[in-house]
Amino acid sequence: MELFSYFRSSAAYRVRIALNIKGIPHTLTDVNLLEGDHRRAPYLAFNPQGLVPTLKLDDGRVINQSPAMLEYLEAVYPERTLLPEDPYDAAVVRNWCSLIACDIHPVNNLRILKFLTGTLSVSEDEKLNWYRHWIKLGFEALEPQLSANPYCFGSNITFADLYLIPQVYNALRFHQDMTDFPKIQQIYETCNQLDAFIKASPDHN
Ligand SMILES: N[C@@H](CCC(=O)N[C@@H](CS)C(=O)NCC(=O)O)C(=O)O
Repeated sequence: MELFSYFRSSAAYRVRIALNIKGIPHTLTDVNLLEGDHRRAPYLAFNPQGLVPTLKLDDGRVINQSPAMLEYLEAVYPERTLLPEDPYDAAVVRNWCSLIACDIHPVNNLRILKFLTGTLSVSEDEKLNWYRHWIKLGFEALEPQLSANPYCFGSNITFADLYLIPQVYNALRFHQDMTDFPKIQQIYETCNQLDAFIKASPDHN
């Protein structure tokens, strides 16, 4: 498998963690977002949205959205499962994934930040304020729901941890105050002791 990835892309980071946890042989191909590789051929041909990541299967077929990639990997490589068996529990985990992937991450994406500072002439300080605002709002809703024992859902790593850790990485990069989020902080520290997470981190890509 080939993952078209960018070291700081949190959507790609989620998938890198899953590939590592499940031990799936893969290569990483860099798509440099700052240089605009994602909005040019040849990348656009198999990701018409011009967003990273893209997962290319061994037979050449592609998947464009990170949640779809994770669901695919879970279905095809179920041995090291990343979802609770109980359907309701699995829905809880997916709730948390959506909270991050649909309600925090998209509004802080590179193209949104560029639109703010470029088209809308928002200052760097106001941009940072925007960035932290949406993370804080999301984390305030998430924090009381998490078990943090020691992972988001309990004793097993689930999709929720794969979504949370990249989001926390971004939060820290933008100097988000984490004082009010001790469980999130603890899950972050616990996951970051594991090889699968360490190898997937932007610091090692
Ligand atoms: N819903 C997509 C989001 C992908 C996404 O937003 N990718 C970001 C990097 S994390 C990107 O390519 N940004 C480029 C840009 O905003 O110009 C997914 O989960 O795969």
